[in-house]
Amino acid sequence: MAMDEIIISRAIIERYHEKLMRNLETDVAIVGGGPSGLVAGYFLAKAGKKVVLFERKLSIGGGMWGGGMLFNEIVVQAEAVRILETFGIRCEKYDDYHYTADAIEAVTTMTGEAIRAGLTIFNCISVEDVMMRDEKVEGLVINWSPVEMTGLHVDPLTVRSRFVIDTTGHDTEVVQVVENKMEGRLNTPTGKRLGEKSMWAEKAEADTLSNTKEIFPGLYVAGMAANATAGGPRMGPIFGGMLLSGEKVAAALIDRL
Ligand code: 48H
Repeated sequence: MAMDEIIISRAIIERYHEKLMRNLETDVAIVGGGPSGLVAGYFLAKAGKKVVLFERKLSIGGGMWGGGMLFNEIVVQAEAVRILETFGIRCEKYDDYHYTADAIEAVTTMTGEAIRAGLTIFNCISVEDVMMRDEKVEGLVINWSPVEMTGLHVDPLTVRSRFVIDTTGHDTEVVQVVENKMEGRLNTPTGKRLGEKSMWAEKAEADTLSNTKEIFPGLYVAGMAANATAGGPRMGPIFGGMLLSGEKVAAALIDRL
């Protein structure tokens, strides 16, 4: 059989169309493909849940590619090493508490293992709003990132999910949308986003875990977004908190689904 450009086009269009149709209704929709989103997606998929992840950029991995200041090594504390091991990511002991891993191996392995576990990832799609029913988040409003970037006036599409996880990092984009539209109703002491505080790695890593929770009915927050919502500090290029937070949010949702 001869190679045919039209068959190549048809194959791509059909397969993508099937994939999108399969994911119009899911158990969990994750926004943001950084380390916390990937870990959450991996554990949810492993537990047999139907889970989809939307990432604005062409590449998955968020802030993990660049390690610290583009030195592409990450540091992970002892208690989170087991998560690297779960994925088969190699790490090296630096001292009794700090371990290092190659940032590129971490991103690529995590992404590959999450997809093989059953997570579906759509890249180049931005989440611009949520779907709300009776004051509960029940889905996402999505559009092509290039549409967002060029500012074209193009209406979005909507996907339904029983739960949404905001793993958009420092910007807490989904939480911001809900805060703007449901004023004063977030699950924080003031009902509003408290913002991220300055560097304090040890406190930040602990806070990341305690701040990983349901922040509005149907909406969970994990990773850096958890601290940026709840007023926790930043932690710099130590990634154990992100991994543990992804695991925690997945466990909470597995319990509820
Ligand atoms: C689709 C979106 C949208 C949107 C954003 O920043 P991330 O890597 O997030 P985490 O929380 O998993 O990891 C944080 C870590 O990388 C980090 O920044 C640390 C540890 N910083 C410490 C410090 O002190 O600075 O990934 C978030 C992802 C990115 O890929 C975005 O492109 C994506 O979310 N994203 N995707 N729709 N509206 N907003």
